[in-house]
Amino acid sequence: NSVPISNAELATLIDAYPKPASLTEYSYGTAGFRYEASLLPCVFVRMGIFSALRSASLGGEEVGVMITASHNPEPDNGMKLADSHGGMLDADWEAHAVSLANAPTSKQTLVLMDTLIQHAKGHHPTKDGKLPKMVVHVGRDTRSHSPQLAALVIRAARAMGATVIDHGLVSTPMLHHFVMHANGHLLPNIIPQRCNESGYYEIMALSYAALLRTGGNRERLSTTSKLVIDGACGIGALKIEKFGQIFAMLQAEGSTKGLPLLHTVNYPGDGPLNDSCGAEYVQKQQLPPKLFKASGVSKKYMTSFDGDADRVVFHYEDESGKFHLLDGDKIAVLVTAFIQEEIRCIDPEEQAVKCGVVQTAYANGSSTLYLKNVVKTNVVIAKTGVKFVHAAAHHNFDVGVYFEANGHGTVLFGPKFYDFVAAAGARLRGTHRHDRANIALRRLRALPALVNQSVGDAMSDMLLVDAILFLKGWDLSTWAKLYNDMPSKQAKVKVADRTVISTNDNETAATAPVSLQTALQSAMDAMALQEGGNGPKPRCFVRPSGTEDAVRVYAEANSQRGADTLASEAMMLVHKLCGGVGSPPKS
Ligand code: G16
Repeated sequence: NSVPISNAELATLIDAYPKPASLTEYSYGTAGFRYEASLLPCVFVRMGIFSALRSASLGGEEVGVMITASHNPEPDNGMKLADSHGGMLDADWEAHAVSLANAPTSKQTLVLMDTLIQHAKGHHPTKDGKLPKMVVHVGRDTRSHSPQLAALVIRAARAMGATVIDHGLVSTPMLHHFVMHANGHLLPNIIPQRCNESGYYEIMALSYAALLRTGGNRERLSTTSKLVIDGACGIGALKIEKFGQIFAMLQAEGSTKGLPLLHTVNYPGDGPLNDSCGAEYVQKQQLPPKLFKASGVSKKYMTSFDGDADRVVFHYEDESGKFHLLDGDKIAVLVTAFIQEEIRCIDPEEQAVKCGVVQTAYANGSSTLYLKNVVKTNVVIAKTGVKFVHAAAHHNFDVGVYFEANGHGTVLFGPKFYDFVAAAGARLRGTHRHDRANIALRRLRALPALVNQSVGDAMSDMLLVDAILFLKGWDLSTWAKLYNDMPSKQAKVKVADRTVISTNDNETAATAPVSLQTALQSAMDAMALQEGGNGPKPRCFVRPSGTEDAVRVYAEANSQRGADTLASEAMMLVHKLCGGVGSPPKS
C-alpha cells in the first residue's frame, strides 16, 4: 500500500493553475472554500493533494471531497471536506488546508506537502518508509463547473498515489455517508452499508419503513399524504427520484411490503440552482418557492431542500392562502420531543441517557423557550456552522439533536444510547409487540440508521419528519401550532471587508468594531421601549458570513414591524460603521 508520489507531475499541475491575481488570500469559511468558480482551480489542485495527505495522516482511513457551493448562487462553487468519521474536516487541519491553498509557488506547495508527509509517516510508519495507503472519495453537485473542478481534485489526488473513488453526481450528505460507512470500524453500532448510492437508499428506505411499521395500523398507512418536494433545481431533485425507484423495488421484493410509497411530487424545475426556490430562499425570505406559483399542486405538505441537499425546511399554505414555514427550529422541537417521549416509555425517570439540542444565535427565541419549558430538554447555543453545532452535540449529549434554523441538522447517538437500547432489548424480551415500551424500543432502534449521523441530510431528515408526523397522525398545521415563532427578519449588507467585524463565541454580540455593539444595544433598547416591555426582549445581532461576501443581520421582536425596523437599523449601522459598499440600506 505504500505509494510513489510524482513531484514533477504535481509541480506541473500546480503551475498550470496559479493563484488568481485578483485574490489576496483564500480563507476556509463556515463550510470550506467557497468562491466564484473561476477563482477555484488553484485551490482544487492543492486540495486534491491535501485530501490524499489527510487520508495518509489517518493511517489510510478514507476521506471525502464534495464539490459544491450549496445554497450559493449558480456561478459560485466550493468544496466541503469530509473526515474519516464522515463529519467535517478536523478543525486542526483547516489551517494546513489554508496554508496549502495559499502557498505562492509550486516549490513552496511541495515544501508544505513534505511537512505533512513527514507528519503522516511519523504517526503511521510503514515497513518500507513510504506513505500509508490513501483513499479519497469525490462527489459533486449539479453546477456546470463542478465536473472540471472535480477532475482537478482527482488528478492531483491520483498524482499523490491515492486511490480515488469518483461517485459523480451525489448530494453532500450522501458523500459524507459513504465516507462514514467506508471507515466501518468507526461505526460500532450500525451495520456498515455499501458505500454507494444504492447502499445509501436501502438503509434509508428500510429504516424509514421500520419506523412507519411501528404505527401498526395498516389502514392508516395508506393515508400518508402527498409530499411536494422543491429540490432547489439541484441534486436533491435528481436523488429523490432515485430513492423513489429503490423504495418501489424493495416494495416489489417484499422488504417494505404493505407500506405505501412515499407519495412525492418532485419539482426539479429547470431554473437556475437556488434561484427563487430551495431551502435558503424559502427560509430567509419566508416565502414559498416561486416554482410553485403556477403549478397547481396542493400546497398543504411541502418541503424545500437546498442546492446540495443537506438542508431541509417544510412549509404549507393554510385555507386563507397564508404561507407557514416550519424551519430547522421546528424540526428540532418535533424530533427531540419524539425521541424523549420514546425514551420515557422505557425509562420514565429519564436517567439513562442525556438528551439535548444545539442551536445557534439564529434560533427563534420561541423555539428555545419551548424546548426548555415544554419539551424540557437541555439547550446549548453554539457558533453558526455544522462543524460547531455537530461538535457541541457530540460533546454535550448522549442523544444530541442539532438543527440550525436554516434547516441544517441531524441527531447524534452516543455510546450510552446504544447501551440503553441494548439493555432495554434484554429487559423487554418476550413482551408483546403492542406493549408501549416494546413499540418505543423498536422506534429507537430504527433511528440511528434512518438518521444520517455524519452530517445534516435533507432526504434523511425529510423521511424522519414524515415518519414522526405519520406516527403522531399530525399534519403540518398541527406541528406548526406547537408554538408561535417570534416575528423575525434576516438580511445581508455588503461591506468592503467583512473581517472588520468580530463576534463573541456564540455570535450573539459583536466585539469589533467597538462602537457597533453599543449602537446595536441602543437600537434593541429603543425597540423594547417602543413595544412597552411586553413579551420577550427584542434581539438583534450581526456576523460576517463564512460562505458569502456579506454581513448577515438577524432581528426578532414582538411584532413583524418591530423585527423589520430593528433589522433595518442594524443594516444601517453595519453600513455606516463597517465600511458599507454602495448606497446605505433604506429603512
Ligand atoms: C453552510 C454551513 C451551515 C451555515 C451556512 C451559512 O451551509 O454548513 O452550517 O449555517 O453555511 O453560513 P454563513 O452564515 O456563515 O454564510 P451550506 O448549506 O451553505 O453549506
